[in-house]
Amino acid sequence: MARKFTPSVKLTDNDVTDESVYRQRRQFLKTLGFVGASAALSGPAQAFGLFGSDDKTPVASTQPLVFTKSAKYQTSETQTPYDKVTTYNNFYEFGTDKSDPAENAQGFKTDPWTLTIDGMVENPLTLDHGALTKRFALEERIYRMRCVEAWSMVIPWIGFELGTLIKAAKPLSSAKYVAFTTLYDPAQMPGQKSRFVGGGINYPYVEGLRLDEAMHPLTLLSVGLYGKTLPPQNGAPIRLVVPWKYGFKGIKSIVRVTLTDQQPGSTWNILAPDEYGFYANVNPHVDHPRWSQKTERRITTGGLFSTKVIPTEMFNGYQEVAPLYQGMDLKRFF
Ligand SMILES: Nc1nc2c(c(=O)[nH]1)N[C@H]1C(S)=C(S)[C@@H](COP(=O)(O)O)O[C@H]1N2
Ligand SMILES: [Mo]
Repeated sequence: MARKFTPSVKLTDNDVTDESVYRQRRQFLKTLGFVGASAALSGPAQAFGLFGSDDKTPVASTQPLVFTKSAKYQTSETQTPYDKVTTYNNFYEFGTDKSDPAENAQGFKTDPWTLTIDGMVENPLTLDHGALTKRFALEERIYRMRCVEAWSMVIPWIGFELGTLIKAAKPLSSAKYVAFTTLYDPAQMPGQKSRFVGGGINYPYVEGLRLDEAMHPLTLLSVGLYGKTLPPQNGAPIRLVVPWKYGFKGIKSIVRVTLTDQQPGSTWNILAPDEYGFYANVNPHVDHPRWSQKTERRITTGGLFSTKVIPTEMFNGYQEVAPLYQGMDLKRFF
């Protein structure tokens, strides 16, 4: 079915497809009468959500951000186009299909917002919506993101180091871990209202890091991508990015960061402890019980149906984090 859909073959992506190009493309498809025809499509076309949403859905506006680019975090790898980064998502609060978040999160209200940093700190902090993008200097970092489901993307995030925020809160010497919590608001998040829509997860979504992982300079709090504020489906207004770990550690739409001396809960680890560990370091030598982690499908340019199978690298290629795990059995602490 999808293969007969020739217009998608002509509409190939360039290295970076920006939002306006994406909108023009949707308009073009609409003119041809394809938008809204999702019921007739299956497979990747539907997964990428390009044909799934209807045009009554209000599209959340994204704002340009002021940021610097440091040479260290640029890349020669092809970046995953904007339309794929923002239509192929995991955000179960808005549904479990990859195309659900882009369709169901557009009305998500992220302003006003408060992010609280509390627990074992000398100086608890509360950041409001404006402070998220203004209190700390923003920079662009292009990171690989490897989902535990064995697909990956290359994404130009905008954000600041989590360590900067933690230092501002002055952690007590007794603090050993950092716990994160996503907003709980069933009125806005259909997956929190219905266990069926939300994939059987007990919300709010929670995540955690060891304090030394949280303080590592690679660990980012992201407020944007491709130069603009995060679309709701990517975790607006602020989400975690830990590039050497599986994507589920990258908790979205965070309201609370709590310093603690206990290992925090991690939603997927709680749900299926044999399949998803607390550490969740990308590791080609430790397979998921139901699939191999040796390779990944890179979601890249070249049209909706093209993915490139590439070998998965230890720590997703971020070898500089290896010292954090010296002497640990990473098969046991997966
Ligand atoms: N609150 C919340 N955060 C979440 C998830 C989620 O369902 N809820 N999914 C995780 C998973 S499995 C992945 S792979 C990434 C996906 O991020 P992206 O949609 O921006 O690519 O978000 C993570 N953060
Ligand atoms: Mo994931």
